[in-house]
Amino acid sequence: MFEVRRMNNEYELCWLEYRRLPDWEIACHREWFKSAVPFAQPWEVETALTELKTFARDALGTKMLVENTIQNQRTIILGKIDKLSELFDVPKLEREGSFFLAHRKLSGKDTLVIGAIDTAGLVYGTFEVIKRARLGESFEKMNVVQTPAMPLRMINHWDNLDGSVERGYSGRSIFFEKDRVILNRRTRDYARLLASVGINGVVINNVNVRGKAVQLIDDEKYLKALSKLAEVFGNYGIKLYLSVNFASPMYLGKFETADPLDDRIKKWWKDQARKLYSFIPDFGGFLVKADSEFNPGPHYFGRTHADGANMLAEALEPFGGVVIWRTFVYNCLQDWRDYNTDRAKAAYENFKPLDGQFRDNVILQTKFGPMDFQVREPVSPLFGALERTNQILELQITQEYTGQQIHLCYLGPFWKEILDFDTFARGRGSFVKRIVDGTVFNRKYCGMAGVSNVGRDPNWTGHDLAQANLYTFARLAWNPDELVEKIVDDWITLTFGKDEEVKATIKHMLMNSHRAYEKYTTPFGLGWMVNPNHHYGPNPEGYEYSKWGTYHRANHEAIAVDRSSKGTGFTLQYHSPWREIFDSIETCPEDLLLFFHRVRYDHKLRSGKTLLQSMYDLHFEGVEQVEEFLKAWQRLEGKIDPVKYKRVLERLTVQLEHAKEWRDVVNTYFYRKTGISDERGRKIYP
Ligand code: GCV
Repeated sequence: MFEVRRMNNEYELCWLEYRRLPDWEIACHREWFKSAVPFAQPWEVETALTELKTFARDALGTKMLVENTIQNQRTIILGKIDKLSELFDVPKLEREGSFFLAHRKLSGKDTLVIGAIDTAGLVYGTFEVIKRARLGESFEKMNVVQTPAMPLRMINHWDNLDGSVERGYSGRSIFFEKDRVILNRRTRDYARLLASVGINGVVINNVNVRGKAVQLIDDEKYLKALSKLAEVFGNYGIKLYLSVNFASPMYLGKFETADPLDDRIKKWWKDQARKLYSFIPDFGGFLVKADSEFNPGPHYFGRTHADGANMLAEALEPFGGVVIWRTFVYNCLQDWRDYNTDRAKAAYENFKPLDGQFRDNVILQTKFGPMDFQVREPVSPLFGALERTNQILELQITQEYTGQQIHLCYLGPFWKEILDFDTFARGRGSFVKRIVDGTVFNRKYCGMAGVSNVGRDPNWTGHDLAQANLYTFARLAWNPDELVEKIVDDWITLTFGKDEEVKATIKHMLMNSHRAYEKYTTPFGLGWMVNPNHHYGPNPEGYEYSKWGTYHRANHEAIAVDRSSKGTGFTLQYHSPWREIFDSIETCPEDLLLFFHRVRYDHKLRSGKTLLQSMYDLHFEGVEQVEEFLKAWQRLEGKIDPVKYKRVLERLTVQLEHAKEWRDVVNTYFYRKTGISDERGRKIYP
């Protein structure tokens, strides 16, 4: 039976839960963790040493001593490379957070060296050592150099000050409750979790900045609390950022305008920035949702997004802060009878003309797809369109449209496809990952932002297996070239241990879950058949006659919007060859067919089946996969922590019920539109 040793009663520690290692592994590692010798100022190694000691205590049952000289036969050395270079050759490290791990013989003793240029690198290097020890790697031949691919590796929280979380499915906010900032042991553990996978920025409040949240940048009570929070995160190399309301000068400064070209408004933001930095010296900057879904922005004052972003950037620039400006801008008051406006085109239309007009410390943050985090969308054509602008890729870790952490939907493989998408902006090889790591257009600030799936639930993410999404997001931001399979292997071992059957089963479930979810919900890039507002569960016409611009316009013959050059012209926003590939119904990738084309139900797919029959088949297949996941999970009973086992079992059981609901509602919808039966005579409701 699986032995459970819980760290505390309140919450678990996801992939950082250090269970006691088996004896033979303890024998391999214990000697290493008996002593550490720092080659840096005490405050530079404090966090790293604390982490090493925690691991030594919890996993190896040993007390690690910090010493001035190397005495033991095996020792861990931590140091800044300038100091270490006095002892031996060190690799060249440049970017923030880089580190190396190396086995070196010093005065006849074995040492494992963790070297970095900054404190963050020492923390990352330390977590890497701990991870490798837990995965069973030997230190004898250790020779690792790691540099984060992306300078900004951010988590965005959509947490409100009252403690609720917009699109949160894991309990209440870990940062706020009743208009107060929370600072407790969990705050530090969250910083540890994020730092262990290389995250270096966290935006703690919702981009929809309403009510009391407007005061976060001004009220001293908040600023004091935030400065403490920033310190806790700062110890782990993570900067604090805040979402701000563009009309703050009107709310807080009592101005009648927030016009970014008005000198009084510029001065107000500059004063505000000075005040903020006096409390939080290493404050990261602002995240702004402007002119979007009823949030104020520069358009309201007859100015451009560049005017707005630049004004804020000028205020933050003297302190080294950045402005992250979202490109999620579209008309959310559309008329469903209007066939000319295409929401998919909006971000490009709004921001492409402004390319080159933003200050150096402005970064545009773009959702991966042109609509809104559907289970499948093409990559936004804005990637590859901004040659003279910093850009961040925004992904949604929280599962708003992908099953809300009730359904298992592991997003790693899909995110990898997005990162690997070749935009052809500068010819072949202009991958999204190379745009957001800054190499294609030689940009300084860029990276990835993930909308958090974390809340106050004991397991942080509601569904235990949804932790894998948080973990994977961060690992891909650190290294988008890493194989998802490897990331998954690591996560499973760190979270569930080394039993081969457990590992294989969970891996199979994770790796196939996004595709399964897609099959029983809205395949072919269709999207949006969800219940309005909360976005859970099927509703084929839920958004059909609404103002949100997300229509499929199904009739008895065909479904979906023609976004080709003969339709809305969305395909023209892509570089060749995608523009041509997406434009033709013959060459368009079939999993995106209904994103780009209006297609007849009797259209023959490459398989020879009609669109309609494929739609039926996929819905039945998706549910069968969930049935299989459930059975596979049940075989793990007794092999994993029973608490986790039961929690996941409950979610899978509900998922199966809801997957059937999706299947039956969507299949019935298509049957009723067409009057054409399933060729295989399976149950559809007439
Ligand atoms: C934070 C979608 C979500 C909103 C979210 C918005 C955004 O529309 O449904 O809850 O608001 O995206 O990304 O700003």
